[in-house]
This record gives sequence, C-alpha cells and structure tokens, in this order.
Amino acid sequence: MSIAAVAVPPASTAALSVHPVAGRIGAEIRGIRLTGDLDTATVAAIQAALVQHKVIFFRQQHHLDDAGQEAFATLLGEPVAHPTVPVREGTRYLLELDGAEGARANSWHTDVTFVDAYPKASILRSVVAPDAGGDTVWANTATAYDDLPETLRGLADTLWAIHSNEYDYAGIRPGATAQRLERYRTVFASTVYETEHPVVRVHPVSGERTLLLGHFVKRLKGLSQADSNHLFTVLQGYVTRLENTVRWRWQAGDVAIWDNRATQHYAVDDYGTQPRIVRRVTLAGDVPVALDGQRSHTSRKG
Ligand SMILES: O=C(O)CCC(=O)C(=O)O
Ligand SMILES: [Fe+2]
Repeated sequence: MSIAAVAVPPASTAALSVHPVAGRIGAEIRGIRLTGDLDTATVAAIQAALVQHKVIFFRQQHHLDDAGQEAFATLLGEPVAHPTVPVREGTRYLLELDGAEGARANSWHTDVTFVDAYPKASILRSVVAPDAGGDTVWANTATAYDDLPETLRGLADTLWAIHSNEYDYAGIRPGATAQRLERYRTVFASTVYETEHPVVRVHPVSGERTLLLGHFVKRLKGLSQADSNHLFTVLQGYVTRLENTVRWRWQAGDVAIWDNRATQHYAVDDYGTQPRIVRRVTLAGDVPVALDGQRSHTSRKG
C-alpha cells in the first residue's frame, strides 16, 4: 500500500455561492438555509468563508427563531452568554438589542474585548429592520494593520492596551437618559473588567496580524492619557478608513456573522424612532497572542 493511500484526507468543504460585497471585507453567501442540521462540509465551508471574508451575510433566513439561531450557532463553536448583560428570556445565550430600548451600538468596537478570551465570532439576526437607515458597518483590522506605514507598524507591534467595560458612557452618549445611565452602571458595568491585550494580535487561524483596538480601550500601556489618546486616534483611524469597511443594508431575516478576531463594527444610529431589533449569539474565543508569543491577561475583575 502506498503512503498516500493511508494518509488522512483533508476535511472536505462544500462549494458555496460567495459574492463579495466590498473590496476588502464582506461577502454574501447565497443559496443556504441556516439550521442546526447543516452537514459538516457546509459548516467547514462557512467557517473558511468567515475567516477569509471576515463578515458574511445570509438573506432570507425568516425560518430562524431564537432556538434555531442558537442551534445553528452551536455548529460553528461554543455559544457563550455576555459576561454581564442577562440573556433574553427563554434563551440560553441570546442578547437582544432593541433600538427603542436605547441599544444603539454606534461606536466602533470589537465585541467584549474587556475580557481576555473574548468571543471569536458573533452571529446577528435582524428581527425588525427600519425601512431606511440602521445599517451596520464592519472594518477589517488585518488590512488596517497592512495599511500602516512601516514606522507606525513597528510602534504598534510593541504596544499593549488596557481594555475595560468601565468607560465614560455619558461622554459617548451625551443624550442618554438617567435610566440608560443607571442601566449601564448596574447591568453592563456591574462587574468591572480590565484586560491587557497586545495592540497587534496574531490571528489563530489565518496567522494574519490584526489591530486590536476599539472603544473598550481605556489607554495604551506606558503612555500618559494624553499621548495614549493621540496615538489611539492615529491607529484606530486606519481601522475605520472607508477602504477597510463594508456596510450592510438590513432586511428582516438577514443573518450576519463576523470574525470578532479580525474586525470592528459600528451600528449606524440614523433611524430615529423607527423600530429596529437584532439578536446576537457570540461564540467562545481564545486568549490573544502577541507577536512575541505573550498572551493577553485580565488584570482586574470586580
Ligand atoms: O445593532 C447592530 O447592528 C450591531 C450591534 C452590536 O454591536 C452587536 O450586536 O455586537
Ligand atoms: Fe457589537
């Protein structure tokens, strides 16, 4: 028997109908009905498309309910609830974001980076979409890193940042009601986390270098708050350059899945009083690794 005959074949992947949306990030996948029963080849193909395109979109998934979304999520990884915000009643992991309740994530971020092993991916389903507005924008943090001029890259490579869920909520949302401020304090920041992450994270699957920043960054280690703010603005500006982004026009029944290790996102708050509801399941991630092999660590929890 030849050696080739006993070698383990690579896991097979199905051919998907993939349609890139923007030049550097985002693809729509057509012709798939997302359920908890997809075959392993299709699941492997979805995983591969997710790492390659960073955010993938599926239209017309009206058949999905909360349980169906959770069942599908389980095929892609291990669902995890938000560390501080309670799950939606009757579900195990689901987070609901209702614009009418003030859940409008119009600030660039990567989900839950205030913990060390933050989610590897998020799966978001549109339940009610505004007729106009309420788009979400994602940014590719790997092409952002590639865009850095060499001198800035060398600097970023050595930097670490402290991420926290305790930030100036009122400063970010000057129009927030007293009730929203109270909810931020007693729910979202009920346990305060501080975690040190490298500014440049090596992607555990693709090996790409990505910029790990976003609005949970409190400051860059070893710098004054003023210098930290300046440098953060410079580096974060590469993430949000329009060339590194894709914008999605939601229809109810759409599902977006993003690689939370290689993206940031921003929910555009331009829809006024129109109803908008999305529901999210996040998947457990691993602890980031820096270029020199050091790992992120949580320095405060309480
Ligand atoms: O409302 C959205 O489109 C995105 C909200 C968000 O930041 C999230 O689901 O992680
Ligand atoms: Fe988010």
